[in-house]
This record gives sequence, structure tokens and C-alpha cells, in this order.
Amino acid sequence: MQMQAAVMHGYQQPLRIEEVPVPEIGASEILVKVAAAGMCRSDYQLVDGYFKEAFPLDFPYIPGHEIAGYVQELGSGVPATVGYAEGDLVVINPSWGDGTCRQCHEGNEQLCSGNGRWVGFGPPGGFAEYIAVEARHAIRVSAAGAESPEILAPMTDAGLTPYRGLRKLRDAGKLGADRTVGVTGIGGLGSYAVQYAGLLGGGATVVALDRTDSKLDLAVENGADHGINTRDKSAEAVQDELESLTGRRTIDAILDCTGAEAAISMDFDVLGPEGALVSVGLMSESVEHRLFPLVGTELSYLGSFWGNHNDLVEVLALADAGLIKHNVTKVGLQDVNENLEALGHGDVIGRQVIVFE
Ligand code: FEH
Ligand code: ZN
Repeated sequence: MQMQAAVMHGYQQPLRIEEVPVPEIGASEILVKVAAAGMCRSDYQLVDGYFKEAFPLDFPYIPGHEIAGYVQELGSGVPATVGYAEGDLVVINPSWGDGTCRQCHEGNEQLCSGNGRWVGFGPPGGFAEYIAVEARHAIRVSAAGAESPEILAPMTDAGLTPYRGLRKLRDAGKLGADRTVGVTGIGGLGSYAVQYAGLLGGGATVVALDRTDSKLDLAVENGADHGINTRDKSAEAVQDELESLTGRRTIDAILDCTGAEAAISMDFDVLGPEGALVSVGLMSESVEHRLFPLVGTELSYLGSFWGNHNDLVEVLALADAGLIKHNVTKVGLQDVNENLEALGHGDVIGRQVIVFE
């Protein structure tokens, strides 16, 4: 059987829409008919070659790591306890640990230090009509959720990654009613992050930081108390604005969704004593910061990568409870290249999702 897919044939080349064989499944796998596949800036970076060392690819290759779809076939060894059957809508946990390392035993398969794999960065991804997945990585969704696969697909990355990052800030004791929490970069991840800042923040004041007014408008629509446009502004000018909005010149906790060097530098400059910065964005290769403020004001700088299975179950429950606003634009597989370019230029508001009718 054949299927349509958007196929990479090399770095920095447009994907080609081709007919390719439907994947065969092993005994412990399921075949999923893809209903929706979210498009992430890291897909643009994959095609552009940013991950050449981290995730070397063999071509031809099918990207796509935010996947929701219908169970088409169950492998012969899939236990009945998986909780889903043919025809059910499932989302795919994109991090496939090898199950042998400490991280996998802790449940953090996204951090697998053994032979972990990340769908859409190793195993063929969801920019295709079908995908083969280990049964344990599929999570059944509610009947209500199944009505909108285009909403659920982005929850496996855009809706998952900032949740883990905000949880790290909360669990580090950096949030609370007398605190200010910032979210830098209101793209696909940031539009969820400002919501989690409210849901997990314990009454913290939420400030969105971005270079584009329309993205700040979305952040405020999604619950941020304030938005500050940082384009061409010094840290001092941002702090002047911060003071007029919040009464304070510093922020206690920041989730950076850009990974841009300038944004992270600004983040560090506006962090108050004992402030914490969590990075989930990956726009630049490296960041630099003066050592004394880091030490002298006891700052914390944490990385946070994707999320684990239980994090994903939690965000799906938040979505199911209607506690999350989504900003999704449905696109067709044939539009994949123009949308990858838009992601590369930072021109996307919310999340584009490829849908297969
Ligand atoms: C995935 C794989 C590699 C780098 C970055 C990503 C992000 O999309 C995960 O949030
Ligand atoms: Zn592992």
C-alpha cells in the first residue's frame, strides 16, 4: 500500500510530496493513520541542518513530531491493556527511550542517555498519511478531544515543552502570589507558556516579552497580565516599562521560548536576586552571560527538554478540562515548504497543523 508524505532528500532543500510505501509494523507496534501533524520551528531547523550533529539523518527522510491520528492496526503482540482499539484517536509521545538507562527508568524518556530516539528526528515522522509507533508511546484521548485532532497534535510539543519548563520554575519555589513570571517569545510554545504561567503560577503576575505586538496581543488574550515589546530596547528601558506595569524593575522567573542570544541576555539582565531562567528555545548555538551577576545574585539557569509521558498526560487533561486556549491554523501537506519558511522567519502566530482529511 502507498501513502502521501513530505520527504526530505537533503539539508536546505524543499521537502518533496511523494507516494511512498505505508510502513510495516512489528509485533509491539501500531499503525496510526495520521489525522494531524503540528509544524514546529525545530522542523525548520532540522531541514536547515541545525541538528546535523545531534540527529544525523539518512535520506530520504520524513519529518514531523507533533502527531495525532487514528489507530489503523494493532501489532500481534500489543497487549489489550494499552487502552485503545482500532479507530480510536491517539496522540504520540515523541520521545522513545530505550528503557535501559536511569532517565528511562525515571520516566524521562525525552532525556534517554542510552539509545533513545525522537520521532521526526530519527524514526520517520508524521508529515505522512501513516506512521508506525511502539504501542506504549500512543496515548488514547477522550471522545471530546477526538473531535479536534488538530488541537491535540501540538500538545505533544508546543503544549508540552513549556509545561515542563514552567513546572521546573514552580518546583524550584520561584513562583507565587508576590512574584513576577516572564515568558520570552510568544510563538507556538510561548502561546501555551503564558497560560501555564497562570495555571501553575500561584497568583504570580505574568509578563510576556516579545518583539512583535501581534504576538503580545495573543499573550494577553491567553491570560498574560502585561506584554512588553523588547525590540530595539535596552534592558534599562525594558525595566522602566516593567516598573510602570508591575511596580518592580525585576522579574523572578522567566521561561525563554526563543533561544535567541539577545533575548536570553535580556532575560538575565532583568532577573532579580535568586531569579531563575529556564530555556526551552533553541534559536542560537550558544549564549554568554557575565559570571558575577549569576553568582552574586544566586541566579539559576536551567534547561528543559520536551516533556515525559506523564507531563503529556497532564497537559491533555488540562486541554480536556477546557483550561487551555489554542491558536491553530490548519494547512495542507502540499503547503509544508511555505510554512517551514514562515517558521524560519518567525512569522507564525500560534501553530500551523497539517491535517489529513
Ligand atoms: C525537539 C527535538 C530537538 C530539539 C528541539 C525539539 C523541540 O521541538 C522540543 O520542544
Ligand atoms: Zn533510555
